[in-house]
Amino acid sequence: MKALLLVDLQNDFMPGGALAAKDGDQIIPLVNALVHAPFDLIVATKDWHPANHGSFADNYGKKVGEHVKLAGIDQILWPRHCVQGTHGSEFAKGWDTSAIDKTVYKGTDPDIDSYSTFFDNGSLKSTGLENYLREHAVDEIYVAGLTTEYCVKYSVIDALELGFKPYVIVDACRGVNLEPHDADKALALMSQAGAQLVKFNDLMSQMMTTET
Ligand code: VGL
Ligand code: ZN
Repeated sequence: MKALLLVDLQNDFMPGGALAAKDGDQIIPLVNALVHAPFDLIVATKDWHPANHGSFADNYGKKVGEHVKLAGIDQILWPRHCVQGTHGSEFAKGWDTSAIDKTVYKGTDPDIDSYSTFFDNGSLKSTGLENYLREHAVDEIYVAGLTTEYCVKYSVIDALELGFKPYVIVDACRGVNLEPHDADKALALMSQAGAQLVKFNDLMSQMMTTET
């Protein structure tokens, strides 16, 4: 079974948002096509932080990009983003969300961050995504969304460790690139770790012509 995993397509990661991925809005038309391709399951994720979340620089009076320890783990500090119930946390404008089967929420614990859509950054608490995919006999996970070098990358690495086959739809992802090329490096790392990198056009033509 094939699942489409759409990561953090939320206003705050879009141009003009609090933690924008450059050109993040350019993936919306691709995602709107993907949701009509014959995937068996479509899962969306939301970064869903409480206002007192420990990844927000302003909760410490520190600057974005500084580091703290959170749950004993190195944590880079972000601008306040994707606060539960705010406009920034809503699904991005222009995205057809009607075909989503399930939405998975992450980053809800103020005391630990969660880049992966499977587990928090300490690999302790599960979001429930793994069980949901197993209940639906999913083996292949096609990943698109934001941001390439954080939530996409950590989700893909966990998917590999859990024994799923992840495919990264490279042109339907965008990064934040705190350092130039961070997103490209993340793609290379995912590929080396065993993920397949696919292009939107190739995937679409393949899915629309093969009976599954
Ligand atoms: C993300 C940084 C902080 C992401 C979430 O969705 O990639 N990045 N929170
Ligand atoms: Zn976040």
